[in-house]
Order: sequence, then C-alpha cells, then structure tokens
Amino acid sequence: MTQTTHQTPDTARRADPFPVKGMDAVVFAVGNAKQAAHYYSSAFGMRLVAYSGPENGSRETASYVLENGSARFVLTSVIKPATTWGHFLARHVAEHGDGVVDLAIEVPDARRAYAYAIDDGATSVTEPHELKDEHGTVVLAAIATYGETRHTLVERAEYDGPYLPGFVAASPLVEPPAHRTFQAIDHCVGNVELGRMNEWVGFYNKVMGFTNMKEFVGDDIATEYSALMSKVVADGTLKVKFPINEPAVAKKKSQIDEYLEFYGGAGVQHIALNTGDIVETVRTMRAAGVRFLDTPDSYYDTLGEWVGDTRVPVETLRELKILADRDEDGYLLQIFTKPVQDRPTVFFEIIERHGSMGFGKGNFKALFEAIEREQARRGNL
Ligand code: TYF
Ligand code: FE
Repeated sequence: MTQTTHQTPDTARRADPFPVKGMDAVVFAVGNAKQAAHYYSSAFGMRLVAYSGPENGSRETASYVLENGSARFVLTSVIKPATTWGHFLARHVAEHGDGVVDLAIEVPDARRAYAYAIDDGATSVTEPHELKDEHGTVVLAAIATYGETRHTLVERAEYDGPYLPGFVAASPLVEPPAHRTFQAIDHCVGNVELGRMNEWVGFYNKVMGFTNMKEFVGDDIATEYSALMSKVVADGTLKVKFPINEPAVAKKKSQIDEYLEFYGGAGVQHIALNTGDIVETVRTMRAAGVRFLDTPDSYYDTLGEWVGDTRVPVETLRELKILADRDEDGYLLQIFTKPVQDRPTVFFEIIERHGSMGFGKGNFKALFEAIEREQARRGNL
C-alpha cells in the first residue's frame, strides 16, 4: 500500500495539539544542592554545566545544572527564603525530603502549549512569561500535575546560554568517567494515591493529548504479586513517557504505599536513563558507590530460555544483576538503584533498549520481589 501525505507545518500542528521536543529537565528540590551536585557528578557521572547562586545575584536559592547527553538535572536548595518560590522549596524539602518539584518539558511554543492545557482543565502554576539575559530569551509557563509536582513548559528558540537566563556556565566538578553513563531521559514515573491512577492518565490524555502505551499493570498482575497498578502515557513521538502507578489493595503493604507515606503524598518515584552500554554503566556506577537492587540467582537460571539472545551474555547479566525483557519489537536491559536518599522514595533506572519500547513487564515479578525485600529490611512490609 502506498500513501502520500503532504503535511504542512499547520496540519502537523493540528494533528498534534501539544507538540513537545522532549524532556527539558528534571528539577529536584534538595536540602544541600552543593553536595547533591557532587553525588550526581561523582556517582552518576554527570557534568556540571551551569550554576545560579549568591555569587551571580541569586541570593535566595542555589541551583546546579548537571547534564549527561540530553539528560539534564537541576538541583536546587534554599539559602534564605524570601519569595513564594523560596518558601515553597523550603517547605517542599521539609515535607517530602529531597524530591522532584518539576518535570520540565521542552516545547516549540510555550504560550500555545500552556493555553491548550489550561483550556482543557489544567491548573495554572505560572502564566507564560519571558526570561532574558545576554544569551537571549526563554519563554516559561507551568501547570500543576500530581502531588506538588509541576510541568514547566520551556521554549528555548531564542536562547543560546548554558541553561536559563540568570545562570552562568560552570565546569565539571570532577573528571567525568571515561565511559558515558547515560545520555537521555527515557521515562519519568509518578506514584499517585489509591484509586487516582485513571484520573491522572485522563489528565495527560486531555491536557497534553498524550496517548496510552500498551504496557500496563492491571488488576490481574497487581493482586498476584506487584501490589501496584500502572499505566503509561506518552506524547505521539514517544520522546516523553510518563508511567503512573497507584497502590493495589494487596495482602502486603504496597511499595507505592510506602512511597506515599514517606514522601508525604503523590510525587515522582523514578527516573529512567538511557544508556548504550548498561554493562559499563553499571560497572562504573557500582565502583563509584551507587547501590542497585539485588536479583536472585534463580532469575538467571531460566532467563536464557525465555529472553533468547541479547548483546550481553547471561553470565554478565548475572554478575551485575541486570534484568532483561523481550517483546515482539525487541529486547531491553534494565537495572534499578536503591532509593538515593534516606527516605524510601526516589530511585533511578538505567535502561538499554534494543527495539523494545516496553518497560520490563517480564521482570515485574522479580523486580517487585526485590523491592519488597528492601521494604522488609526497612521494617515497612
Ligand atoms: O517504569 C516502569 O514501569 C518500570 C517498572 O515501582 C516499574 O520501570 C514499575 C514500578 C516500580 C518499579 C519499576
Ligand atoms: Fe521504569
């Protein structure tokens, strides 16, 4: 079958009412951004690229911008609250511990994206406004999502500086590792309260025109072992993918309940990071002190039978506790860190995709059992 389509920019825009360029940044509010910047540099292999703090006119907050390929983290802490933003950040850290305040999305037109979202019922956090400095102009607007999390919509068409107007360029804090640990943000997962998953999926369907991906954890899997239900929404190009979890009413206390209790409500649970070589990444991050979830040997005894051949021999996967999954489109390799702060809240995933656009459904049993072993060690199961 041949089909010719002539899409002008205008019809393309009508087809995708909420075009996105990708994730702009994950913004963390933390107690001590100076030390967190060191952790993400030395342990995660990221590079400090920009800074804003008292030395360059920001007396209220200090922010460190770290990058690895297109993945960008912003670590912010309060020096002395003065404005609504400073007080918000201080309270956020007090209530939630270190956590994500903003999943910022880069869009071609922030005013248009904001207007579309608000029209469809999103709650405004910040109306569209411009920030300017000698590097140019950025347009920002923000809408609320689950918990106290927001999505800042970032339009960078007229800007060539290091992050946002007001930031100055900075150089890496430590020598970056020889191996690039990861190069993009794959997906960002939210945990929401019991019974609210479908509401938030509907929110992304409505206000961003995101559609549901086929992978989900339904009632069946939930009652058997996962203790959670999950659905995934994504933009039409799959550059921005947001799984949403809710606790399942199970025999045991759900890992999502543990998160909600210690975070103090809904929020970002994990950020998945793409790598082209998960073996080198896990070796590098383990050597730098990052702790990953354990996987029992029995998982690897049968892995080859169902996952087939992957780039990495099963024995290497076993040595490093890397998980593998396959679907009709290909396979993926993935591993999860333990929570990266004392609260059992935010953690990270490293993922190497070979065709599969799934999330590791075949691993849910092994993974959720590993998470529950950690939960039990904390006395929360
Ligand atoms: O993002 C995902 O859906 C996978 C699976 O607590 C997952 O990484 C889901 C829930 C969870 C840990 C991992
Ligand atoms: Fe994930």
